[in-house]
Amino acid sequence: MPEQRLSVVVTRRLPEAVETRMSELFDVALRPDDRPMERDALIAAVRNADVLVPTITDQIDAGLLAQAGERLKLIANFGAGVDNIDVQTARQRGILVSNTPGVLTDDTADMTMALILAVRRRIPEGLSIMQRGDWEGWSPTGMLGRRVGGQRLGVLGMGRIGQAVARRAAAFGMQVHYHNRRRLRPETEAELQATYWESLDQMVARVDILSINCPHTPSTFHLMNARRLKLMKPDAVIVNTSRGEVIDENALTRMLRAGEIAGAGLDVFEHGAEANPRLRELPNVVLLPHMGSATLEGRIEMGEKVIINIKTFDDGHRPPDLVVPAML
Ligand code: 8YV
Repeated sequence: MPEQRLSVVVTRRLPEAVETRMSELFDVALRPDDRPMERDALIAAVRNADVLVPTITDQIDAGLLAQAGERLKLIANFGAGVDNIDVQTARQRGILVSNTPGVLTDDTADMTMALILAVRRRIPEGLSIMQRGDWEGWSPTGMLGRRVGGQRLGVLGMGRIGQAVARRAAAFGMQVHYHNRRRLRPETEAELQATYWESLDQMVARVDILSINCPHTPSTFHLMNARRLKLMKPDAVIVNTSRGEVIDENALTRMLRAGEIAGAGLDVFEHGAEANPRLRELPNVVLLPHMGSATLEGRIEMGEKVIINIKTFDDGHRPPDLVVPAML
């Protein structure tokens, strides 16, 4: 008799290769279209499935988890950040949570550098002039940006992605500074040539570019609040490829409009897809639709991680990328 296969519900379309492999291994319910799952469908999924594969567009909160059936044993998040999941409540209900760390580090760090360059060198402004057909020819003082080499970069959150940003920034000749819950080991600090600031306030006041690379947790929510944003130098810029909730977006918008911060590169927003519309009006602000980790290679590797986590669990072992509340 064939063995009972795990029933797995995937909430969004995943790359074809990932969906094919999942279908070979599990009794998987794939999405016919790529719209975020409605709450009712999510409830049905947690009631009936053994494993749920959500993404950042699904809120797996205590209310939803309260509806989970006896069978639900694993939430294998397609994503590194798990702020869409109430990990604590899941744990209390005996449901494991896994994520996909590591495979989106380089892509996200690349996008951070792209945003730094885009803002400091005014790339979207130049593109817009060309697209409008408004270029009147070269001029010695035309489209002057700021040189990134020699600038002080402050990395807020020196985990995998923060460190990958630091390596890239050093190659561009930037001076790397960082703030993190824990100081790095001396050999890592030396390798990254990074200067540690125990006080975030002090670091923020001294850098030319601030890059947000920490996860969104209760203790990082609005870490860059109005008071801290005001500490930044008026000619400094901020880039965020992490989570919008780390910055008070309304305060940032006000300060950008008032010229109290020189620019911003934002890939993520406090209210998901609802970026403050005033940000769109500002020439010194580069907005992207959360595409920091959006490479085909990255998405396939994320899918492979999800599969490994489910398969390992199915084989009776601890999923390699288990998220435990103490990590958050
Ligand atoms: C992913 C991300 O695209 O993995 C993360 O934490 O922020 C993104 O880069 C998204 O979360 C996929 O669910």
